[in-house]
Amino acid sequence: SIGEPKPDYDVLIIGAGLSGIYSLYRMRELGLKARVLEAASGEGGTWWWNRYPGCRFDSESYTYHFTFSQEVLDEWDWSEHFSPQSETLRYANYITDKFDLRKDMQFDTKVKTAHWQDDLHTWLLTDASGKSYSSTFLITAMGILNDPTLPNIPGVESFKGQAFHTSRWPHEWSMDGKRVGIIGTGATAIQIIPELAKRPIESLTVFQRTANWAAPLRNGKIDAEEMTDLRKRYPEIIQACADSAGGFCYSMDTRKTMEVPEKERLAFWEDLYSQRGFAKWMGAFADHLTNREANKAFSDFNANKIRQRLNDPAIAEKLIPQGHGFGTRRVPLETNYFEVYNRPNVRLVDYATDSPIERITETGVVLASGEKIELDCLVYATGFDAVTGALLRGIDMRGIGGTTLSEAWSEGVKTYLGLFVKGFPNMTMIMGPHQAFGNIPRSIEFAVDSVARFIKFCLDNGITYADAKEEGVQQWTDHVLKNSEGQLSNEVDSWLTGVNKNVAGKTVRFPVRYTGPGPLYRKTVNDVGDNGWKLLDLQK
Ligand code: NA7
Repeated sequence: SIGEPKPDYDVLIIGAGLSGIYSLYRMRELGLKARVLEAASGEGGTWWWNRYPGCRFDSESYTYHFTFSQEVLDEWDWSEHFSPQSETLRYANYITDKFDLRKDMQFDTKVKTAHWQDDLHTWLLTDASGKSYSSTFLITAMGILNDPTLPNIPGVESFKGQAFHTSRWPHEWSMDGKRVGIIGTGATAIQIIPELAKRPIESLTVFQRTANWAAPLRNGKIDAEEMTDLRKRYPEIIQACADSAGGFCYSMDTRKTMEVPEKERLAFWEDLYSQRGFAKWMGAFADHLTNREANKAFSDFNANKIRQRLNDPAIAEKLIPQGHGFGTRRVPLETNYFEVYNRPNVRLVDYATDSPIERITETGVVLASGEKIELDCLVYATGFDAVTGALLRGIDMRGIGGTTLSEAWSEGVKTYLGLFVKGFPNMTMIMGPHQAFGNIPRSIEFAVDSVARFIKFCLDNGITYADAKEEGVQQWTDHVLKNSEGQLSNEVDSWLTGVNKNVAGKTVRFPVRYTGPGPLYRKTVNDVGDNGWKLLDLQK
């Protein structure tokens, strides 16, 4: 009968990144028997996998953290304004150790299937070795950028030199004296390229299909005195993040771009350009993401900044995006990125103005122009099957009646609050599609707190089955679509609009996340919780 035999766990959590770590903490706090299943050999998620040179977050360190524990806020010191991967991984290790979470984490465990058991009202998971695990609740915490995609260029498997995707960078490596090629110029490549160029490599060839609007990160060390000051300001910083649309420590300027006199406007942009982090994206005039004229003016300003940094005007023009305006894709932040192209041993091969790659061979690449470029190392900075990849491709997920998630979403992604999928009872998603995400730990903390609240509600009320109702799904999907109306980013291919041309079927744009303001998202979810999760079908 339902609930018999008892499942192995109350909750299974897939993934030991920041989402999984905090989910486990909250589930333990509820007194539940929980287990984290993780494919990697340690916790940290993104920060475990991505070890490429230059890897770091673009959110200020003192906003890219957990706030649930005052002790953690008091104890942990950040060493840089934008700390490198090694430090963030140490932070994940520290949280895990501090709360003794590792004993309920199981590594080197790649979940292959997750099937809802109609007769038992439980989830049944199997891993790559065939071992199975059952639970009442399931939390997917696989992250939004964890499923690497190689370029769909003919011959990609044939290269005989050193080749890897950026998220699979080897722990031990050297490219000294080598001819290195890198495909892709997204946020990842823009971090790696200046680091590689610094090393004694023979040459670096960058293959650019689409130029991106990158802007200065302006990192810096944090000394003890500054850390003390930041810590004093934590309440105010945390509040600023909570008030902002995307969870960062600055908010958009509400003035309309073209209504601000030109001199004042330029001075404002100059000031933004000199600031750290995403200020120049999320602290700019708000209409730059919705108004074409405003966006064009701000893009022109940024284009001139790029021109000023290049010795060769022709190369500058290739690096200035033509097909999309500033901020309509995720803005990569950089440290000396553009200056790299002033070096004699660095070459930019731009698809539009030079030539695309036609194929990859054993020894390098052949361009459509016929030119052969010989390489010793080839780096694929070609991104991820973002957000939905881990759910749709990574795991065979089946809900009621054996329906696959791909079937459930055959007409497009539909969720309730970005947390629930109809037909997949007792399953919640952390950083699932149509959830609000910006500054990731800020977003994770709220999502996990909401899931914990929901599970506590089920426990308190003897509910063993909870599935999203059609009405809730329709309401939320409409709300997500309505909120994204008018955004210029909707007109641009990127992982944030669900497009990855290396993945079959990922060609139709849709808002992957909830793009309304974070405070509204939190209010909506909190109201639903206050009202007893009414748009879920709840059964005892
Ligand atoms: P992104 O931002 O998805 O960038 C991937 C890059 O790879 C981008 O420049 C792509 O060009 C390029 N790409 C992908 N496939 C190909 C093929 N087949 N041929 C040529 N070039 C290709 O991934 P990142 O890893 O840089 O960043 C992901 C996120 O991680 C980032 O936004 C941060 O939030 C952290 P395209 O633009 O598609 O023409």
